[in-house]
This record gives sequence, structure tokens and C-alpha cells, in this order.
Amino acid sequence: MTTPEARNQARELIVSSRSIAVLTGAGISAESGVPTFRGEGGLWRGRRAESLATPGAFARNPAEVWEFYQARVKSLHGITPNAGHRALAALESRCDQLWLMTQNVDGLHRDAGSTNPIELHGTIRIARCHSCRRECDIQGALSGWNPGEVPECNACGGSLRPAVVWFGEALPADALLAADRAIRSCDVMLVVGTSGVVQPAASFAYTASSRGAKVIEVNPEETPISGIADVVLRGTAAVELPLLMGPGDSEDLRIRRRVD
Ligand code: BJW
Ligand code: ZN
Repeated sequence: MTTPEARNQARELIVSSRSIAVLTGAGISAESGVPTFRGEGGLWRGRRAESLATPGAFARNPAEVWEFYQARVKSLHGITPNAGHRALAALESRCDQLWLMTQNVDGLHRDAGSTNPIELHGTIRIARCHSCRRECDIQGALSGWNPGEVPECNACGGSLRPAVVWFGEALPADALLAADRAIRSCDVMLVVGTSGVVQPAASFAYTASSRGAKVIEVNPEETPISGIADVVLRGTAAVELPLLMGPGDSEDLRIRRRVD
């Protein structure tokens, strides 16, 4: 459980920061109804799904991989951001500088109003041609899809794939570059709802901390990042993040900054 002292400490760090980096993981979308990967009821629990998120699985059996992703795309229909996503969007609008890095592919940070989230693992809203790399809307690619089929590129007829990052694939170069800039220049890093086991994102908090940034973790469970966190908020994102922002829609954080 989060103590009032921990909340106050976290608030003080944020209020006195010049530049904030935020790293989010599946946990921030849990309260929107999106399953996490490794938790109870998580997508990866059966291990089968984890073995599908690789280029090798797509090369061997693209139709099986598409069956998994079609179900994911369908399950995201009608899902909306929660108070945690909205609090981060509000924090961005009150800060001088905030970089939001997310491992999530669900697009909920954009829906909540965060501008230019750094999508480290791509997006499930887009499909990309395996051959010519042309991108298209995944809903369109899947319209009329039937089990056993692999959607095809309108331009060249090649196989489409979801524009997400699988194990063994490099993260998008522009996302890595932006993340590097954020990690190097932040004085506070907020790590929300990630198990901290998937590289390279898992290393970001360590790098920021070793460069002198303060690390705040928001997670109901202990993670490898808890050990280096300066403040740990042991609660869920949709509860802790709005509390961190202050009561209601107050401009508390910004007012404090101007007084400083
Ligand atoms: C709440 C909550 C609530 C619950 N509120 N919190 C070094 C050592 C060993 C291995 C490697 C290494 N470097 C690279 C690797 C390999 C690999 C890796 O890290 N493997 C480890 C797992 C062992 N990494 C890669 O392959 C990466 N690529 C790479 O490094 O490339 C190098 C390269 C360079 C040049 C050329 C070629 C290659 C790519 C990683 C891609 C990960 N992709 C996935 C799938 C995306 C597509 C899809 O969605 O299908 O991304 S895997 C999956 O895990 C997904 C997630 O983004 C990612 C992280 O998961 P996350 O967000 O942490 O979720 P969970 O479920 O694990 O945790 C949820 C947390 O929330 C928990 O802590 C809960 O307690 C908490 N929670 N409710 C707040 N309400
Ligand atoms: Zn193509």
C-alpha cells in the first residue's frame, strides 16, 4: 500500500523537476480492460502466445500469428483510456518537458491526449507489408478476414504483418533515438506498470538512475526496478497517477512550479 509520505515525496520530485521521462507498460492499460502479458490471466501465461511474437513464428506459420493478432485487435475495439492515461496527458500539459515512452501497442496514450508518445514496441493499429514495408490500417487489412488467411498488401500482394516489435527484432530507430534523449536529459523518471523484464526498455530506469535522475515506480507488485526506485507507489496506475497530480483538475503542480 502507498503511504502518504511516499506520495508526497513523489509529488515533490515531480514539482521540482525540469524534465520528466515516463516509461509505461501493460499495467497502465489493465484498468481499461486490456490484459497484461505476464500477470494472472496475462496473454503470455500459456507460453504459446509468447512463442508467437517472433519473426520465426511468422515465417513458419503466418496464419497462426494472424489468428492471435486478429483476436487482440478485436478485443481492443471500444477500449478507452483510463484515469492513469489521462493523468499522464494532463501532466504533460503542465510540465516544461515530458517524454512519454510506452511499451504498449494499444494506442491508448494517444487517445488520452498525450502528444507524440514514443511507441517502443510499435502499434497494433497498423499493419506493414513484409515485402515492400508499406503501412495500412489494420482494421481495413482485417476486414473480411477468415481464420487461416494472411492479409495481403494492396500495393504488391506481399504478406502483411502487425507493425509491432517481436522478440529478436530491433526497436524502431527513431523511437530508440528519442528514448535515449529522454533518458539522458531527464531528472525524474516515472516507471508505470511494467514488469521490467523486457529489454531494452527494462534498462532505461537503470541508465537514468546512474546518471542522477530520481526514479518513481508505480506498480502494485514488486519488480526488478523497485530495487533502484527512489520512491515506490504500491498501487494501480488509475488510482496512483491521478492522486499524484493533485485533487480534481487543480493546476496545483503548475502553480507550484511558477512560484519556484
Ligand atoms: C499494474 C497494474 C495496474 C498490473 N497499474 N501496474 C538482454 C538479456 C536477455 C534478453 C535480451 C536482452 N536484450 C534483448 C533481449 C531479448 C528480448 C528480451 O528482453 N527478452 C527477455 C524477455 C528475456 N528483447 C528483444 O528481443 C527486443 N529487441 C531487441 O532487444 O533487439 C535487439 C536487436 C538489435 C538489432 C537488431 C536486432 C535485434 C524486442 C522486445 C519486443 C517485445 N515485444 C512484446 C510484444 C509486442 C507485440 C504484442 O503486443 O504482441 O512487447 S513482448 C511484451 O512484453 C510486449 C510488452 O510491451 C513487453 C513488456 O511487458 P510489460 O509491459 O512489462 O507487461 P507485463 O505483463 O510483463 O507486466 C505488467 C506489469 O504491470 C506487472 O509488473 C504488473 O504488476 C503491473 N500491473 N496491473 C499498474 N492496474
Ligand atoms: Zn507490399
